[in-house]
Amino acid sequence: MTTPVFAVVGHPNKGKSSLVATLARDDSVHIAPDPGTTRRARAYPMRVGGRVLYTLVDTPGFQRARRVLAWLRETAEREQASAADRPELVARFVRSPELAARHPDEHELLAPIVEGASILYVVDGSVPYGREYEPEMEVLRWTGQPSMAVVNPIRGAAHVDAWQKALGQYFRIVRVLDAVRSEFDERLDLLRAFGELREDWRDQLLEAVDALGRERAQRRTRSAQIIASAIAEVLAHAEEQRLEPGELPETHHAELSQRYEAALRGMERRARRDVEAVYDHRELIAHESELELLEADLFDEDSWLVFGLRRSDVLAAGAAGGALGGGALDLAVGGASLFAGAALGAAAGAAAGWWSSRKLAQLRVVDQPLGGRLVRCGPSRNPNLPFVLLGRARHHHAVVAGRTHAERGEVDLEAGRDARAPLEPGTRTQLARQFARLARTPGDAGARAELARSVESLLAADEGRPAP
Ligand SMILES: Nc1nc2c(ncn2[C@@H]2O[C@H](COP(=O)(O)OP(=O)(O)OP(=O)(O)O)[C@@H](O)[C@H]2O)c(=O)[nH]1
Ligand SMILES: [Mg+2]
Repeated sequence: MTTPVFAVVGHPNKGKSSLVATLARDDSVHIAPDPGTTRRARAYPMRVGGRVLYTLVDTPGFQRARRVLAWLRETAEREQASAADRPELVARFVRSPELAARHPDEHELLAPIVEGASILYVVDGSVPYGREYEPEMEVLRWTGQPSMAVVNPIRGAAHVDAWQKALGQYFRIVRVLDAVRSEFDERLDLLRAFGELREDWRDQLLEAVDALGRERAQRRTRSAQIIASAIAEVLAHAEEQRLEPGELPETHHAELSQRYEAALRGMERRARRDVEAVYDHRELIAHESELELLEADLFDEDSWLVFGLRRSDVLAAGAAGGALGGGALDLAVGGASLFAGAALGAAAGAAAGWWSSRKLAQLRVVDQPLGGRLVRCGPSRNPNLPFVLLGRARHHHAVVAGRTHAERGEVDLEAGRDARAPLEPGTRTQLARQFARLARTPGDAGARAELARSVESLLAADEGRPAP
């Protein structure tokens, strides 16, 4: 049984490589703004769980379709060939070294089709249809291979209707799909349409649709576990410093709080990279003002709104999560906020007064059983910290899970970051309880698993899926 192979062909610069990158989920496909980027045909197998579900072949754009068509027509005329002989004439074109040298691009793009690939013809729905596309479509028709057209609205859908009318005369199936910004479900629909092209590939493509759906759910589960573990890790974290005899704890304020901030930033960053790897986005560079979690964001009232909290939510979380604040502080060193200064002064504005009584983490002096004393920063008892972490993680997950492999460059986490629905009161209470349990018993695998299940439901809701 052969696996389905599709050659992605068309005019130069119409998003062929972008479609290949998206459908093969491969961010190594070369994509660029200038025409003529792809010079050689290259196959990209799409694997799930080590199995190839289908293969996409990226190809250069047509350069001289009119001349190639003229050669085909003249040869057919001379040899009195019928329509049934046309695929063999195209094969002869591909086999001829002399014609290949004269028409390298057409040679490259027709070769995989002659070898048995079905055709995906890509056009740009944001520019008008024109007759110059007709020789290309005619040459493709001569190959005799099953074919469909994909209208890619690169800069809007202004001419999609006209394209559909014209393409409908050459292709049995015509679909519209944004190669760069399509949604997961739209891509699955396109795969189902692929299945209509060839009877003997249909079952495999429907299986591919199922496999992708299952894999998607597994990725969400895995991401939720990563996020829950990161929250647990943050809630448990403390930085310590041994106090020399007679040394004042205050001398360690600055250094310890800096270390504490850096550690929390690192934990969030690692969890993000892990989630990105789950979605095969290995080259992704998150464009984020390096985690302002401990500065403006956490203290900025806007950030509560952004990450799914309202002022009342924060207060409610504080009440419900009272246990998080349990366990008396041995000795708060100094009364002032550890993180006073720029963050509280500039960004927090009116919220500052409210926040300053709930510092992120306090310094404590701890007597050691074998003598000596430690000064310790953390773990945080701030009930809002896990909510803000969770909100940020949900947002990051939605951006990463929704990103196609044709999108290049940085991820802008600012974009649409208040798109997440606020937490329902019931969910919030439940989460507060789970956070409190984790804070009490950070190593408890059951507590982590429980939180991971709640996170998974939220991630599913963010993608418009029912809770698992
Ligand atoms: N916004 C947007 N840009 C797109 C889309 N498809 C392609 N582009 C952009 O258009 C340019 C060309 O895309 P490619 O995928 O390299 O096009 P191609 O057809 O493979 O081009 P050649 O290999 O040169 O023939 C790139 O800058 C893409 O980022 C799309 O659906 N939306
Ligand atoms: Mg290309």
